[in-house]
Amino acid sequence: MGAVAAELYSLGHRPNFFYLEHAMGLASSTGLGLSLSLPNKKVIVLDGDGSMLINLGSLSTLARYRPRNLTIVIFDNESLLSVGGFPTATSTGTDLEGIARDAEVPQTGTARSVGEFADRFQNALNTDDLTVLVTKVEAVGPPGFHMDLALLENRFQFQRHIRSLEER
Ligand SMILES: Cc1ncc(C[n+]2csc(CCOP(=O)(O)OP(=O)(O)O)c2C)c(N)n1
Ligand SMILES: [Mg+2]
Repeated sequence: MGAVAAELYSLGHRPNFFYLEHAMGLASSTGLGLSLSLPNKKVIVLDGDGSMLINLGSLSTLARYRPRNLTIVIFDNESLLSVGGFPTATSTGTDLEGIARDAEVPQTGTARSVGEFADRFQNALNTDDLTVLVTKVEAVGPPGFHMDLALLENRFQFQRHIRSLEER
C-alpha cells in the first residue's frame, strides 16, 4: 500500500499485481489466503514495517499454516512514510525478523544493502518454504502515490487473473 504500491506500479503494472491501497496490515493475511489456495504458485507480499506492526498476529498465523510458496518482504524504513513519516516501533528497536523467528516462521532474514537483499530474495525464491525477509531501507519514496489504476479495476482484473490460473 501507499509508497510501496506506487513504486511497484511505477515499474510497470502486470495483471498478477494486487495493490492493497487502503487495508493497512492485511497484505500478509491476503498473501496467506492466496498462497494456501494457489499451492502451485509462488506468492510474494511486499509490505511496510508499519503495516506489519499493525497486524503482528499475522506472523504467528503464517507460521502455523506455513505455506511453503509464500515469501513476505517487509521494507522497513522505520517510518509511516506514506502518511507523513512518523517513526514506528522499529525505529526504537523492535526487531520484526526476531518476532517472525520466535513465531516459528521457518526462514527469516534481514538485509541491509541492495546486494544482500538480492541474494536473500533469490534464496527465498529458490527455497520451498515460508520466508519473511526484513529489508532495511531509507525513508524516501515517490513524490506522490497516485496510481492510474482504480482500486476496483485492479480488484476485478486480479480476480480474473486468478480464475484464469485455475482454468489452466
Ligand atoms: C487501517 C488503516 N490505518 C491507517 C491507514 C493510513 N495509512 C496509509 S499508509 C500508512 C502508513 C504505512 O506505513 P508502512 O507500512 O510502514 O509503509 P510506508 O508508508 O512506510 O512505506 C497509514 C498509517 C490505512 N490506510 N489503513
Ligand atoms: Mg514504513
